[in-house]
Amino acid sequence: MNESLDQMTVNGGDVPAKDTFGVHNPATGRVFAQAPDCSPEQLDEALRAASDAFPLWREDIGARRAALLAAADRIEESAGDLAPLLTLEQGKPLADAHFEVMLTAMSLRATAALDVPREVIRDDETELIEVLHQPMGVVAVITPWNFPLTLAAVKCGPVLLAGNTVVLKPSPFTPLSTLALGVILRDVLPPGVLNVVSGRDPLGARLAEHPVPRKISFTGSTATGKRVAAAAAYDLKRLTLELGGNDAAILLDDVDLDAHADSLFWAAFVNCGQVCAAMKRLYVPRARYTEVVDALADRARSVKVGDGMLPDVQMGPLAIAPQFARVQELVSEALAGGATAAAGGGRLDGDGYFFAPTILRDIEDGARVVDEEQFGPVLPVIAYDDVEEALARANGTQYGLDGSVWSADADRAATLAARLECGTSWVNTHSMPTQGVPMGGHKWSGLGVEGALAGLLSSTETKVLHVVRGGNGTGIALS
Ligand code: TXE
Repeated sequence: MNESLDQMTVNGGDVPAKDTFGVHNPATGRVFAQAPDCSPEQLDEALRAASDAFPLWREDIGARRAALLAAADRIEESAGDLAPLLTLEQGKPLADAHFEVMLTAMSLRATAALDVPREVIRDDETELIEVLHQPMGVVAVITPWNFPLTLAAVKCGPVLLAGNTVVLKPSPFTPLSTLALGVILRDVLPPGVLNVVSGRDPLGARLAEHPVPRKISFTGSTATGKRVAAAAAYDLKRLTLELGGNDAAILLDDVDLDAHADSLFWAAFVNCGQVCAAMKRLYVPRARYTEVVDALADRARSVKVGDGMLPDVQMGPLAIAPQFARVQELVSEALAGGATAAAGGGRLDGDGYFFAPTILRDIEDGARVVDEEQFGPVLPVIAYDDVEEALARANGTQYGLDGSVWSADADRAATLAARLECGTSWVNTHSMPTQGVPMGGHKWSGLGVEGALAGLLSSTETKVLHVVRGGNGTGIALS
């Protein structure tokens, strides 16, 4: 690879940065690289390139599918460049960064296996009525800092397969791996099809408000998602919003803890808890409370936390300073309010954003660390007496991303899981990445779905082609 990986990609090439901004390594808290700060004119240029590339790109789904498969191969081949960049800017252990690169390629391959369906409602001697799913044009894709590469693929893959072109903007906290993605895909995607720009906010707002994109595909906080929706309302841009969550898990009284304790723990702590679909509250029958807390606390204490570039590290730092501050605040407030840290409870020594994996006990709904999305290595464990009461508490939130129920009797658990008010309900697992399945949030956790056919169709406009054969149409319009 001769090209520099830290450049913006517009129309298949570099656009020289007029200004740059610092990118922090969360393991040290210090700036380790500079990223280009996209100017308003450069954003216009990127959107123009995407518009210009659209007419040809929309023509041939076979070529698009082949390009996505080639992109998946290229990403895998570039894992040695992408994974360390991801660890340096995001903090996750290098092995997890490699896994994210592989998931990124897998996501593109799963998308490439989809097809835009041809739906014929009537085809006889009098009429042809066909439902077409046509691309929209330029789509703005805005991603957060927890899974910069995988989310870029999850969002851009279906948008591109459907025949749209993209301007992709990563979080200003983690721009480098996404910039690198744009560079390595330059020779497998035609110029202008995937443009990548980086910059400090208000670049995100500028992109969301720009008149060119016909759709915004956004993953991030609920608060920012609402701002994006307001920006989209002005010219009725289409929207897919994948927002925050406060996933509840309910253990039933017969749960096999030996079988599930590791899965329960990592469902909350994977990626240092910075997963929209992580388990964020755990409801446990009072009779099993101490046993469950002890099992989780044992695991929390044994996790090796450190700089993700070092071997054997299982959990890195939090990815960004504001999130580190927020987690400290939520945990301190809970401890001051009477909760107990069965493990962890505070920051770890050093300059980086390291926080000890924390299990909180003697805590109830009403504490902010239970009611709000903590998005960090913290799990509040809440005792319940009656399973209907646990279900009501799990559902008593504006969030509705995912939830889970755990039991030795999977059918019993499934009956309860179906009553969780959320986009995905799991039984005996949580936050399991699965290709080819639609994913979306209820309530304030999102709008629309990503993945599978439903996700692909959300990047299209539905259109009816109605042909009257033989000249006997009535010509009466109904609206
Ligand atoms: O997200 P933001 P932040 C949650 C998590 C976290 C909180 C804040 O709880 O504590 O969000 O994280 C761009 N118009 N999640 O502040 O602000 C911004 O540049 C358009 C859940 O990083 O939502 C970035 O690219 N775009 C989540 C992206 O939005 C705007 C993952 C996300 O930033 C914009 C991450 C605007 N007005 C955090 N303002 C999940 N669902 O997985 C900012 N952006």
